[in-house]
Amino acid sequence: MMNIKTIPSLNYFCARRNQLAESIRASSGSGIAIIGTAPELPRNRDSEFPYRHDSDFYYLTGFEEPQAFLVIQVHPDKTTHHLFCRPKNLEREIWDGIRLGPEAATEYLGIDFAYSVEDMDQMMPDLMTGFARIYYKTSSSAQIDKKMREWVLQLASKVRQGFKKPTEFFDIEELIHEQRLFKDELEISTMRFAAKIAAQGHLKAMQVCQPGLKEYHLEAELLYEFRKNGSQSVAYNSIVAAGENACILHYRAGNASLNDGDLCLIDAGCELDSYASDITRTFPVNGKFSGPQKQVYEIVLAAQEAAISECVIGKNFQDPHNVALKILTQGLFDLNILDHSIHGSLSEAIESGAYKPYYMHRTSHWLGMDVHDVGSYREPHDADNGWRILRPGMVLTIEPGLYFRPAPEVPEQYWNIGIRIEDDVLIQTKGPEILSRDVPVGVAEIEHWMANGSHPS
Ligand SMILES: [Mn+2]
Repeated sequence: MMNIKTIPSLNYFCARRNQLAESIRASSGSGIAIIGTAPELPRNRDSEFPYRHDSDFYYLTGFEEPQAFLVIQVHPDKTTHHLFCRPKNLEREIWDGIRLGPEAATEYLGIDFAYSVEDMDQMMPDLMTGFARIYYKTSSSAQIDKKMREWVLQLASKVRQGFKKPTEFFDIEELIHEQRLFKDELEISTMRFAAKIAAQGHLKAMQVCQPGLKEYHLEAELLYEFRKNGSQSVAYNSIVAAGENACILHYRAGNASLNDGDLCLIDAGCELDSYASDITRTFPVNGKFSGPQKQVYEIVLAAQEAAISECVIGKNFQDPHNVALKILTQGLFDLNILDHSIHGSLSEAIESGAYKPYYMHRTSHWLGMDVHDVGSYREPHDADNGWRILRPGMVLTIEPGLYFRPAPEVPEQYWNIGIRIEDDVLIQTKGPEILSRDVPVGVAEIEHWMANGSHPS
């Protein structure tokens, strides 16, 4: 028996393509979908940024090479999948690496037909013939818009021969993104593993942290653990923020010293097989929280715990945020940063946004192939445009925080304290699953880990 080589978990990718075809069939009866991958980007002379495929394209194909397009012809009664990819080229492959090539692509990717991308301009008008509706990423790139126009123009010249010209152009992103919002089993198992690896990085950084090191020393530990455990990349640039830098939300790991008595905030996640993890921990550089640091930390942690317990089927995307806001705002009163005589009751303070100087971001975002993942935050067919109802297979972050820059209304003992705690949560029938809890989150657990390199028994 011949051994047919296919990508791992091929059936998941086929199922995703078929689901997309069904959505097109359901909304249009028939249509042709064209989805390209991402371009290669130059970094500087003769050198490129590490290549990262387009998430939508990869989601549907499992194919990681550049210069590739997926074309799906959806007829009322059948679906045909086509792939354009780089042709085999011995000389180029010696320099740049092995190419799959169209001959092997059909079996390997489970695609009906595959061709050289060099033949695409010539073949596309024929593939598009007879379809009134074209689905593509209408807002993704000027290059694909230009190609689309050229193909349609070529097709128009055939109209005299009796061919129908496409007349309707739809954005395919919404259909794919709705699908990506609900993770399948392969995605969930990959995300669990990505979170496990990211947690290893955080554990290591906490463990080696001591006064006198620099932010980049901890970043190096993160990168080492990510890569050593098989992750291909960071999911986003790691934030390692010492002391007051924690109050800069998108601070990068830099040269600042980790000082005795300060906190360190690390927001870092790895990418594994195209899936992101996204974890934030804040811990004392010297291993022991001070009184004021602990006070603020316990408020943020209580907000996070309450928000996580809202991550259940039937609640909506805004519910965890609302619960977190209540606890954080109450905390601001308890710390004497907000004042009832000025800001009124708790609900008035929330209503007026009195918390905003200290909590200026949202509590959650979707997580998946993209760290801020795709998918509508509103119910798609709700006339009132209500927040998205949480359903099984969705993954979101829960990341409340409090940030105190020096200011007259903030007691001095809290100045330059910036704390955020972030975990990745899977919505499922049996309740929220916290994917990223291999890294300690409680005050005592963190102090124990930093002192002993072990979890409290
Ligand atoms: Mn995040």
